[in-house]
Amino acid sequence: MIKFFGAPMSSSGRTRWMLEEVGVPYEYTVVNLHDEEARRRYLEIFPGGKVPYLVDGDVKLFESMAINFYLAERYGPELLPRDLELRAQVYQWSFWSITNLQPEALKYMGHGAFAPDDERGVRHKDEARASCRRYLDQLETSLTGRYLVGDSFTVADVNCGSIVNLTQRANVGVGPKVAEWMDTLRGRPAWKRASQEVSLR
Ligand SMILES: N[C@@H](CCC(=O)N[C@@H](CS)C(=O)NCC(=O)O)C(=O)O
Repeated sequence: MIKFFGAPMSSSGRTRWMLEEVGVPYEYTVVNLHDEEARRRYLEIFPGGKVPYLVDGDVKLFESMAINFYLAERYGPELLPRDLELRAQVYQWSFWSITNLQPEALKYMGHGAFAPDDERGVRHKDEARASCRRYLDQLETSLTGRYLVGDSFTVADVNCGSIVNLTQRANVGVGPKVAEWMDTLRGRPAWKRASQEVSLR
């Protein structure tokens, strides 16, 4: 059975969602990233020390989006279009979201929640919010249908949607098409199953 290592409120959320989408059985080990002893034990399993990490027989993978592409390819090929152009768009939106939107969303959340409310903190926060808005505006104008790429749900919806979800949690504010798209994603049974709380071990 697939072994999946993750933690609540982390990048592993998108992998858990993907595992639920493809419907393959998996054993979920929740890593307590706040506990030194748990982290030390985890380093013996995965020297990179980050979540998510996935072991599927001889296949051992880190990086949430790489794992999601693997899961789609192997267990949910309908989530990765055969058509070259559509497939390229799946990669495009996935990389776009993890290299553009996610760093700004994390910066915004970090400065909002943890930084002292001095001038520098406020400036960083405002800049990060403006960057998020710029990317979310681009997404708003690009969304033409129910899903991000083509006519059906793909791994791009998982990869990009999981990051847009971050910006919504941070109250960045999204346009109506993005909001509707996110509602569609949140309505998926796999999203709901993946959002269930798990206790730390
Ligand atoms: N780009 C990686 C990010 C992985 C990552 O940074 N995970 C964080 C949690 S969101 C982590 O495990 N942090 C623990 C650490 O840095 O030791 C991915 O998408 O999988």
